[in-house]
Amino acid sequence: MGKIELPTQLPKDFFLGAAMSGPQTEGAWQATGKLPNLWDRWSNLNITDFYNLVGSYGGNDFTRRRDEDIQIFKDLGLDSVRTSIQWSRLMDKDGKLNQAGADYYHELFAAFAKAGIDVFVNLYHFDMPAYLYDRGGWENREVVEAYANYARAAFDEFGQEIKNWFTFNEPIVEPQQRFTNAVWYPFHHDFAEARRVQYGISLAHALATHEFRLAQAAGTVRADAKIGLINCFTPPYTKENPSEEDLEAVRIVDGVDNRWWLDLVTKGEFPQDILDDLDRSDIDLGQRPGDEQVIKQGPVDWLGFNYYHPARVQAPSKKTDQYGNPVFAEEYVWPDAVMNKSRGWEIYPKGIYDFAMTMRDNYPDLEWFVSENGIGIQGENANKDEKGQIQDDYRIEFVRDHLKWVAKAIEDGAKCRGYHYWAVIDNWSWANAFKNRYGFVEVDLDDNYSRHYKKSADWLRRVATTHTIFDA
Ligand code: BGP
Repeated sequence: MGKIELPTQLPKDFFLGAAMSGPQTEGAWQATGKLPNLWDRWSNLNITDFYNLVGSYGGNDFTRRRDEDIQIFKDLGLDSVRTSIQWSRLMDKDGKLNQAGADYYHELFAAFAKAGIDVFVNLYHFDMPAYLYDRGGWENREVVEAYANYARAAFDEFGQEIKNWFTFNEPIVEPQQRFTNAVWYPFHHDFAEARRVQYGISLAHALATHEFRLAQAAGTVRADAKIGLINCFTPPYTKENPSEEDLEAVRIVDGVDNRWWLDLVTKGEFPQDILDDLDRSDIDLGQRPGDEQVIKQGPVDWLGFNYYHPARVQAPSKKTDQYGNPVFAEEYVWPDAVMNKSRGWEIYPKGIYDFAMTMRDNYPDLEWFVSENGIGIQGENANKDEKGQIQDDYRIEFVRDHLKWVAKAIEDGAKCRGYHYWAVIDNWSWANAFKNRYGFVEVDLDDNYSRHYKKSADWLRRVATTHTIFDA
């Protein structure tokens, strides 16, 4: 393919900001009455599972450095930041508001507001409170109800402060990481359980969206507020000359990972072909009479799209795995793939455009934004110059190329309204802890989490303040 000339200008009203999450930044894991979530539990159970033995406890020290970090966002010209409320901080075990937790977030939102930065609030970022997992987690309707109750409490408490709300970040990831691939606590290899969790999360999303609508009608939530869902809508690709079976693998992966959520948030239903596939594989989602009415409450006002890498799949070589789970697809290793070796993820900027075109063609009314995109690199200290500044030209290149495809998508009619980079300041990456660094701003763990601009920070400031995508 010849090289396409991509645009270098983003619209004036396009927003540019940062994405982060409560569990990866806040730390203060026992302050303000916060209860343990599954990350705290896993850290307590087996700290050796975490890179360099760094568990969930400290985040990236954001709680202590809140004002300094907000100044950094401001200095870099960012207009908005998405973070999450931790369920385990806002609510107590009986489902009542924890006032000290509520005050924590009131102060946080006020500090952002004072700096003129719009805060987007997500309600769940893989951080199930441990006591609720013990009650059955997402497979238990009581926990689904508890989430709706938590969402209502958040809308009541912060409804006048926050304009942009999201029910979940990447709801497909817990089913995958915790219950299929067994890489996160509680390490299950159970495809059917993963689908029940997916179903439970979907119900929780729909109930919370309903609560939002009620709160807005009652005036508790601002009239100009919006509710959305954020997912990593990984566009699936296959071989150049695919067989029918390869295309079938694409259909199913796309169906479970992407269309499931897209249909939920646009039509209030699930893709029938996937429900049929699951039925044929004897997977019981635990559906109950009346659920359809709940799911109908799923449609949102807009969507967040997290994009790191594409999915490449092909027909599976076997029908079941060693645990007896059905296998619908296998990974396809594209020989031309450019890899981020630190993370093992393919770098494919055009994927952002392809997703944008799918949205334009199949869900033309829905507005969306790039809610996460970024590159995590191991061993960045090796790239320090004589003054000690990390020279991360690869980060500039990565973001530049993705932004240009975003600009092209907008030119071609995509309703993409903004871009949030993950993570402007290095933060804690789950079991990888601080192994791969995403930031434009370094967090120095050997110097009490102090913050230092990397080379790319200056580039980001120029882009954020001019909306021009500079080459370097
Ligand atoms: C997304 C998550 C983030 C973040 C990011 C980078 O899936 O929403 O929480 O962590 O991926 O991935 P990782 O931290 O695993 O390198």
